Amino acid sequence: MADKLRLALQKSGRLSESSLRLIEECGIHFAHHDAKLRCPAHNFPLEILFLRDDDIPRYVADGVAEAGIVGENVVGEAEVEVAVLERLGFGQCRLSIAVPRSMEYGSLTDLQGRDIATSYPVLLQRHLTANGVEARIHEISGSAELAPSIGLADAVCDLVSTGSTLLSNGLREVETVITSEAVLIAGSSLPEATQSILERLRFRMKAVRRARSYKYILLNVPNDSIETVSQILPGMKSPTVMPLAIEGWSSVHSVVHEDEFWEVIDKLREAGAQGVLVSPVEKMVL
Ligand code: PRT
Ligand code: ZN
Repeated sequence: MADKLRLALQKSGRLSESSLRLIEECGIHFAHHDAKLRCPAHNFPLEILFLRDDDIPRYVADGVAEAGIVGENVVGEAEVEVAVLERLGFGQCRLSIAVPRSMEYGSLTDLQGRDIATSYPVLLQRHLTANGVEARIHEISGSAELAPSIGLADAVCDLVSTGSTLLSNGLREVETVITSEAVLIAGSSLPEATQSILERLRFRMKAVRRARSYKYILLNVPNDSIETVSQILPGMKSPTVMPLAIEGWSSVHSVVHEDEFWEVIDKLREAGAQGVLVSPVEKMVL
């Protein structure tokens, strides 16, 4: 299929809403009905397939869809040939090993010969092997956190985000196997026309992601501070400077990364900036 890109998203679950929001923010619109399995976009050559997250890597590898959005944990566990193209900045979690709080734990070797319950046998086995530890892995389909209390296992290996599930089940997180977030994946050898649609989609996703981490900033500065302020606020090339109606003052516009935002604001105030206005950036196209 060359005239459309089929993109697999999680039908209903933790990644669904953020995945759909990302597509919408890329300016791609579609009529979304909960009951539907596939849904064409109105204004971009894209068709969305709604699937269970565990099926997405396999469907992308088999060419049922050309691309997909899924957690890195699911990609790693699936052991199929797909390329990870973009990290998408949502669905963050980690796959961790946890043990009962009463158990003494110094290092992974304490799990030698023990029983571990998990829904991620591939990733867990790889981690144990890499550390020279042999343990019995019990594959279960969910609720791994219950396994120690019902006597099924000595430890668990499960996804953690806040840690409250482990805590309320008397477990202690002792080891991170992988960290994970939602990623854009694609099949390895796509036809040229499909590849070019995928590149257009990636370009938009990058612009949306970049915009999310920047703020647009406007401020007034006395003219003799413009140089200092320009050094604090490099912007994309250099800040825009425009004269104010009041003699001796200018308005400076630029963008600031959220990681350094407050630090930059403090420096700007020290440099004499006034009337600082900050607003979100909708798209940032380079
Ligand atoms: O029906 P389908 O198969 O599509 O969905 P699913 O039930 O298999 O997956 P879903 O919707 O629960 O998760 C989808 C993806 O979200 C996962 O593959 C991860 O990439 C990501 N993700 C992020 C998480 C979590 N955070 C998370 N906390 N997936 C699951 N959890 C669970 C975890 O398994 C544990 O039960 O939440 C609990 C722990 O949460 P805390 O906050 O108490 O630590
Ligand atoms: Zn699943």
